[in-house]
Amino acid sequence: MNARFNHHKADAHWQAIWEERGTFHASDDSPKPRSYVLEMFPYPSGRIHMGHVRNYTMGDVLARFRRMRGYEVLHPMGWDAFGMPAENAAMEKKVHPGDWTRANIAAMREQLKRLGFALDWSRELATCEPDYYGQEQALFLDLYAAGLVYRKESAVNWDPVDMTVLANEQVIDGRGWRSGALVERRKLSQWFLKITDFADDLLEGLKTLDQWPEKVRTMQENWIGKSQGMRFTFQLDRPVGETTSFDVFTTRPDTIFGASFAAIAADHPIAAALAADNADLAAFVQECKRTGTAAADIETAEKKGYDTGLTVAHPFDPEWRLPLFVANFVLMEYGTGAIFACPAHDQRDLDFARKYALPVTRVVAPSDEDADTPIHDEAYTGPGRIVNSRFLDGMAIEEAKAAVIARAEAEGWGQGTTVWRLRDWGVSRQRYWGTPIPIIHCDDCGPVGVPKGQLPVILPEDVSFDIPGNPLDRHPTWKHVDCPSCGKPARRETDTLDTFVDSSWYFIRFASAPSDQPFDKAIAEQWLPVGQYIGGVEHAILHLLYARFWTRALKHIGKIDIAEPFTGLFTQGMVTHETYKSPEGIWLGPDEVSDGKIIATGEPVTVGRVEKMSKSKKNTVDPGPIIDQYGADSVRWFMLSDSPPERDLPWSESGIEGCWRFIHRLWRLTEPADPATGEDKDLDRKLHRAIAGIAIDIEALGFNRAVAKIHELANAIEKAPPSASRDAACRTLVRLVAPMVPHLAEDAWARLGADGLVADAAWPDHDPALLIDDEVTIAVQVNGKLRDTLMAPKGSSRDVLEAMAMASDKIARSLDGAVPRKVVVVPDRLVNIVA
Ligand code: ANZ
Ligand code: ZN
Repeated sequence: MNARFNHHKADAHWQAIWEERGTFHASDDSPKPRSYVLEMFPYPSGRIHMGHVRNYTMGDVLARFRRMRGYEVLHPMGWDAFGMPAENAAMEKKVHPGDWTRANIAAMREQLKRLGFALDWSRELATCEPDYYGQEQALFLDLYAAGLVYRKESAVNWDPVDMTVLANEQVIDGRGWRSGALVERRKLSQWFLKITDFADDLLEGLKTLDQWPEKVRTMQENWIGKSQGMRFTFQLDRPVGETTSFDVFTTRPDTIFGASFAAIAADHPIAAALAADNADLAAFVQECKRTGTAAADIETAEKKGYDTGLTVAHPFDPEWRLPLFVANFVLMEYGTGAIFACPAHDQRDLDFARKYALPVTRVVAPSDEDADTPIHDEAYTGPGRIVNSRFLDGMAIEEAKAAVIARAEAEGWGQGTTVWRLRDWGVSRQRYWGTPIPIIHCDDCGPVGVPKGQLPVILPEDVSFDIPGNPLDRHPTWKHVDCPSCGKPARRETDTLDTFVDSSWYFIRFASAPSDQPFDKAIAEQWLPVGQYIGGVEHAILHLLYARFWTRALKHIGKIDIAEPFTGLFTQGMVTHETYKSPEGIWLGPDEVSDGKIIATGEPVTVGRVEKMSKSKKNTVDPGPIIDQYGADSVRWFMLSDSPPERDLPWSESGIEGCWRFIHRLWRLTEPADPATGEDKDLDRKLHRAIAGIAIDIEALGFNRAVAKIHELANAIEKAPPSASRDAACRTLVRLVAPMVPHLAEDAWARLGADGLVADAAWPDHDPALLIDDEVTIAVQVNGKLRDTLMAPKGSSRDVLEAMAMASDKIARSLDGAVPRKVVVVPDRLVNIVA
């Protein structure tokens, strides 16, 4: 028996050979059909985690498989390298964000290489390098020139102590995460991308994405949120200054008879006018301005209002007066900044109505019996028919919406509109570690694009993070430049781009990365769209929507002729682990626990739920030491086994050990032996079924099924007596496992004396004849009643089947001497004798 499979040697050896030979280099001029396999690129946080390992292993198996099937495969890797964590590290550890990021990239690149991924490293990119973000600036300027970029005042979270803008996730319970100060809302001029121009197209495009998970398409559809709405005018009972009426916007005109009150935003002009001579109201308005801007904050914040004492007339009944409130949950930025509230069918309105003892009238009922069922703490937002609503009673919701809009339009007090939930994409971030927005502000010329010849606008290195705020803004020289248009002293934009911009086109840059332009259209189009994209469902909305938008925007300006960037999308499940707590309630890591006890102290631990691996619960397992101990192939095999890829995968020590043992079984099975002779038809069939079945499974990303088939085949080979068929099966097995356990496969391939690398070998052909079952079951009926079943060779002729049926004792008995009048034969299925 040969030595055991030595993963330490094999992993390093084959990784070096693949790299030396450029095995996974994707050639732009290959005559082969192309396949672009992409996993979402990682954020360089410092170390690879198990989620990465699972994600990249799946993509890798597909990429290697497609290569074996004759495709020129593009399978690249890069780094989503800008973002807040680098700045936080700079503040906490006094390292430059660039140094921190680049060191992390170097460490993670080494870890990925140790897993033996079939990546074209020559195309590696990092979004934090000028050769990438400079091209992004060029694209931004192109979109600016095309009118798809504009500037608008918009509210931000302002930390009055740190004097800085905070991202939504930096606002915790209404306070700045570092200063603890109450966060205020402030208006700032910011840059926006006109994603709403493409709202309809982004929605329509979803219909073509039949290789995307249904749930992701639904999430995108809801995010875009196209619906029928209505604007209408409320008449005030007395004027406020010159104002006698104001407009409201609703998506539920069908609930108009459930109206309980009207409400305006704190920064609505009417509120401002009233506050001018009302100190209480002015104080309330100030208080509202302090709430964060995140939708979630507004959703969860306590609903508060101020009764203006004014009333408005119900549009269908001038006698019916609704009180007018200033309310903290109404936003000035949305719709008209004013609403009519229907507490029975809107939770915010209901919370508010309960607090201020306002009427709650149900106007939608799920069934006739529910027409007068009272509403308690929960608004009813489901389907049903209209009740308590005069001329609308009995209508379905959509019908009632149309009826109200029709009346409003006929009477001239309102009109129907198509409304979108989708907002334009605000891309300005008041941060250092991002792509500088390539704009110069001139007092005379306004905002002017940086001339392309002066790109990239490079981030200055000499910045300090000693004090909060944006270092670009306080850098002594960086922002002072002359206006490119008139030459007068001017200022650079000091905001940087949202990092979602960086990830909106990296897949194009992977396909083509010339130094003098963002990409070459013809070359990029040869690779794109991405055939299979794999990543976490947490990116199901924003990243995918922005990438779809960016690609469309580039198409719109003629840069690329592709609308949908990702033909196939797969969202993988998470890697999970048990959680542990000490008797004191402190989270413990798996490496601190053994046999239900704390290793250091022997105290018992409480075993908690199996959850997504996360630092906060300490239930992570670092892939690094696991790769050392078990080798890349065992880790890869574990990632593919057992759980379907879309489900969660619980990590377990016994699981990885089992994988390691199976790898060694494969090693023994593929050991060269003296050739045997003789056929083993049964094993031949099993082998060819495995070849065909595994191919189908990998194409469908059903990796756990492919793994199960390999186990079955290995069992069958082990049980089979020596034969030429068995020898062939052992040799073929090497190619079947090559996409999953490539290091072992290369070693076994070389040991068999085969030519070249198994990575370059073709996927084995299967013989279709061997996929067919040899024998089939034939039902034999007499006068339509089942009387016997027979086994017949598959494809037997009608005559043969009829003769077999007539020869059956059971049939002879049931015919009892009667002469058959007619015999109906359905080949491979049935013989019916009519007597
Ligand atoms: C009456 C009504 C009755 C509403 C009902 C909802 C349910 P989406 O679907 O998210 O677009 N609204 C309108 N403008 C608002 C603003 N500036 N700030 C806060 N809320 C605003 O939300 C549309 C609904 O949100 C609108 O429809 C309006 O309340 C509210 F049973 O009008 B609705
Ligand atoms: Zn100028």
